[in-house]
Amino acid sequence: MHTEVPAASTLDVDRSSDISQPLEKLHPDERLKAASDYLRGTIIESLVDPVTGAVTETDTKLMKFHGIYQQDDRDLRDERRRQKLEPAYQFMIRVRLAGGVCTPAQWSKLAELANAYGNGTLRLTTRQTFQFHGVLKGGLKPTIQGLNDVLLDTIAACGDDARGVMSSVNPHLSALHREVYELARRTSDQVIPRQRAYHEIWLDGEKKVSSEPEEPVYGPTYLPRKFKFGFAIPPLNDIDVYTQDAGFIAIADGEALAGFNLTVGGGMGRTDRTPHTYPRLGDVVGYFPKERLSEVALAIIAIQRDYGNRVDRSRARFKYTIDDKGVDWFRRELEARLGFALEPAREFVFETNADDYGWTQGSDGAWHYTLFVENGRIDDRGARRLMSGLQALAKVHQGEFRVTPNQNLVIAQVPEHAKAAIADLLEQYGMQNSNRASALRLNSMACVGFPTCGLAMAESERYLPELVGKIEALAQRHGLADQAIVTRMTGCPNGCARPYVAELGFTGRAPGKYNMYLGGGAHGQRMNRMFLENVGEERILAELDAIFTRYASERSEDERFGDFVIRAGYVREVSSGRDFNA
Ligand code: SRM
Ligand code: SF4
Repeated sequence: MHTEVPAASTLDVDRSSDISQPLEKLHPDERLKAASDYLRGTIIESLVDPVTGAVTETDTKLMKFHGIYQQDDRDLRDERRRQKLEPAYQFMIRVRLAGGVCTPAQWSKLAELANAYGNGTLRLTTRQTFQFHGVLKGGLKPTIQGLNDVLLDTIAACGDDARGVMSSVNPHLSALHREVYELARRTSDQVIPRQRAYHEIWLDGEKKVSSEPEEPVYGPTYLPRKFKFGFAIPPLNDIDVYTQDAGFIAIADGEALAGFNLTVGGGMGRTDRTPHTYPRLGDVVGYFPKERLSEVALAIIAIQRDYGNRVDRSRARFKYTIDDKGVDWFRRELEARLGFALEPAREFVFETNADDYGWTQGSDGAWHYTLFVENGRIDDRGARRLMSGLQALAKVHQGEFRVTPNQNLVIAQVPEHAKAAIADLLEQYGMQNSNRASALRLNSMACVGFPTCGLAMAESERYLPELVGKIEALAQRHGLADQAIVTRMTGCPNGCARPYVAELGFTGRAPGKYNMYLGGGAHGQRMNRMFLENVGEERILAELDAIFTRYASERSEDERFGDFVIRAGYVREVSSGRDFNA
């Protein structure tokens, strides 16, 4: 079945690869990691320093590997500067939650911790997990200890390592979903750093002396940059598999899993006016049976560890390793390390990357309710009391919660007899998906942006709902109200809401100013291209008005907006990452 090729152990790292170079020649972050004593740094000392609400610059970087980002409230920045106070330091904590699944008991604890130590909200992310915002330095340890009480952690939720593993939320295919999700969870456990610092620092663990290497896979300098794995279950591409550094597309045999097609080299991040940075869609490189999954995942990590760019962090993502060395080189390297060859990729079809809202029934008979959570923010806002309502729901729900890659929430595994009680709670707290939410809104997604994200250049989460309202009015006028146009906004070009595969994308340039992109594929299969640079709301709406006029009268039956804008000549189709900026 497999063609044998030379064994992995015989393959030395190429002498010219960055990891073999002296540290002095590499990016300063490589020295920082090497000198950190496997991510310990001086975090323990920083946490108890009473003089400041911050931690040292080095510890800020190391704490990312523990799932924690130092931030400050940007709404207060100017005022505090005027008052000669240090910024209002606070921290974001990201939970590791492979495939986005948690139990009601875990939900209750997450809500309790957000109320006790965070800003009283939970944020569902585009990679299917939870973030706490607004945690003060003194709240970090109790939060992580509270998570530990319900068997959750934040290891490698950020940092130069393999983080948040995604998995399609496909309630219809119950057995397949369960199997793929279990593999995603196992992969996450396998690819996270083995370091013991997390337990020592956050859980007051003893420092153990051991002759075993602390990081058998990563070594002391971890990866050159973050790395993302994701599992897709066709026909749903909710995880946007082509945007993952490495993606696994489930190939089923009936409802049982046979294996995976492998994609490599996806990623969204870029910097404006820096042509050597670009988003890129992953290439499908072949198929392997499911039994080989863990070997494949670890070999991919090892390849990026050995060949990723450790000199220039702006070129350190795996997508650039793939572009610089070529997909054929990668396949040969992978097969040599694995000791077997990939088979030709198998047939699969994606139909959408959107969520299916409301009640659906799985093949095992259980019910699932997909709840629209606008831009992932769980809070109490007016009559829609998601924070209180979901806490009440967690007390009676016997199934599980699944965070979707579109920042929504599935109340999953509801037996027939419990459906009415769940529906009552949804109504009681004003949570149910209302008819007010148009197809456009249900398919919109924004990153966090202001006031917590230190990299935001324009509003996103706080502004997209308003902009969508205005675009909805336009769509209505043109008879397009039922068009589910995938619309995504980010506060900067980093692309945290995967805006470069949206049919209509916006990335922040400056307060009130955005780049506008058109032409992404409706199931994540095609990138969009910049249509307007650095424009404000008035111009955006005027241009959309004109485009909608033509879309309404010239579109062919079932023609998606993203396809139409290319056919109508508004933008040229993007053929590759390098072509994105052309
Ligand atoms: Fe992201 C950095 C939020 C998904 C690409 N991202 C950040 C930081 C941590 C800002 C920072 O470094 O100081 C943001 C924290 C904001 C805050 O206040 O919470 C942040 N990213 C997010 C989240 C919460 C957005 C959301 O609204 O859900 C997502 C958390 C995912 C998770 O659970 O792990 C999030 N980020 C993504 C994605 C989407 C994805 O992975 O599917 C991307 C694009 C895919 C990719 O990686 O290429 C993404 N984030 C980035 C980048 C650009 C990386 C690059 O290659 O250039 C940065 C900046 C960086 O790493 O230097 C970044
Ligand atoms: Fe922050 Fe930019 Fe990511 Fe938005 S896209 S969360 S502004 S880093």
